[in-house]
Amino acid sequence: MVNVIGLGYIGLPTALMLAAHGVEVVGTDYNASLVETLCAGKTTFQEKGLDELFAEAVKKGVRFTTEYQVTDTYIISVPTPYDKFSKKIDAGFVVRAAEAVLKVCPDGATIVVESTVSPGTMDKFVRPVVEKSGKKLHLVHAPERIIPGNMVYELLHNNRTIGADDRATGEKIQKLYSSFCQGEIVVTDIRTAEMTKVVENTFRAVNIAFANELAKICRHDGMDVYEIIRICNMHPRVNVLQPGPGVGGHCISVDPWFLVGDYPELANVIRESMKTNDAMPAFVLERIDEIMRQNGMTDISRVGLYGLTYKENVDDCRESPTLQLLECQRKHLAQPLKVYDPWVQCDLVPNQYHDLDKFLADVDLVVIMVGHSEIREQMQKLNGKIVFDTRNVSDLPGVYHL
Ligand code: SAJ
Repeated sequence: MVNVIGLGYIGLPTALMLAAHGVEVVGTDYNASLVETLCAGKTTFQEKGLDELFAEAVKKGVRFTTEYQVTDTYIISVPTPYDKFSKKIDAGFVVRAAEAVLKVCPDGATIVVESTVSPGTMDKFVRPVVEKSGKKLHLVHAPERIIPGNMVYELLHNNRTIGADDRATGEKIQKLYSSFCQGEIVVTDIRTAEMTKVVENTFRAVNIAFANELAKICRHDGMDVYEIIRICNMHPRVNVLQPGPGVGGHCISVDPWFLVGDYPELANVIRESMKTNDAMPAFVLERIDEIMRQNGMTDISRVGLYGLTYKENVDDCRESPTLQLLECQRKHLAQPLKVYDPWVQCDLVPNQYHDLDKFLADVDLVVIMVGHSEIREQMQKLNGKIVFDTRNVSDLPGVYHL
């Protein structure tokens, strides 16, 4: 039996996928209300294909509890934030999950950590806890790689990395994941697995920062950044990503800081890239100001932000560019802008709307912060509005860009 610890964005789909493929699974989370929701047959976030996967896993007997199980295999999937000052990883959640497992697990069990960790974290924070317990256990790092918005497909098809101390343990866990994973599963050592995951997300962060910097350069001299990137990407060895209003989510906006925190003298390109991405919400605010002036607008209460989530067609708002922008406004004691997002049902910020038409009726300038399918499919509703499209999703004439 596999005990999956942490039933959030990664742990839940992983537990369900294993169970749907015939593995006996118990999911454990210390959040009792989350467990209650799952036990009542409901998923806890929206994700393409998740409800169907949930139904299949329940049929196969997956269980959810707040109790840690006595078994031979544990998968830990808990958050790894970074300390805002030192920029170093905060391994507290992983360590506490490991300590909880250690209280119940038998000798010889394997603890797999899926949470993204900076190179050396397993040795520095997790191994000492295991050694202190006196139990003989196997440690594995098997970083998740699935992208929110396409998690179920990617769980099935992505290649994976397993980092283990010895080949036999690596192959045992490789076999477990191959119960559902159709991609290649590479077995390597723990530190290599730790580093590859952080490098993958850092690569993306640096590439997005490059696109964001290009957007600013092009804005400065009236060039069309999207057309320039489109043409550049026709080169066989060039693949520039897209500029945007900032970088959010719990991965790309977090993980690269681990390298800056651990290697402050060496991680220069990475640090500057993160700063570039973090400066985008303020740049969007400057553009809003500029566009208002160009249109003779003076009333900030007639400006609305479309989108609160960190990217399109997900309900996750963690570190979202819109939240970053509102925070930036708050620091300047400005009146918070109106906001609407079809994916966010709860009231998260002031001046939040839950109805697109009501939102549009109350604003003259619409800033597209997220390119949800909803707005792509109803772009004509923005006819007659001043539109500032930070995601390049609108085909309306006269739209403003970054
Ligand atoms: N973004 C841009 N321009 C782009 C692409 C993305 O501005 O061209 C923005 C998005 O709008 C969003 C942020 O970047 O705010 C991050 O979104 P994302 O889609 O790039 O990535 P995540 O954070 O949803 O998922 C990433 C993925 N990593 C890589 O693609 C290397 C995923 O595979 C990882 O599993 C995930 O991080 C994770 O959990 O680490």
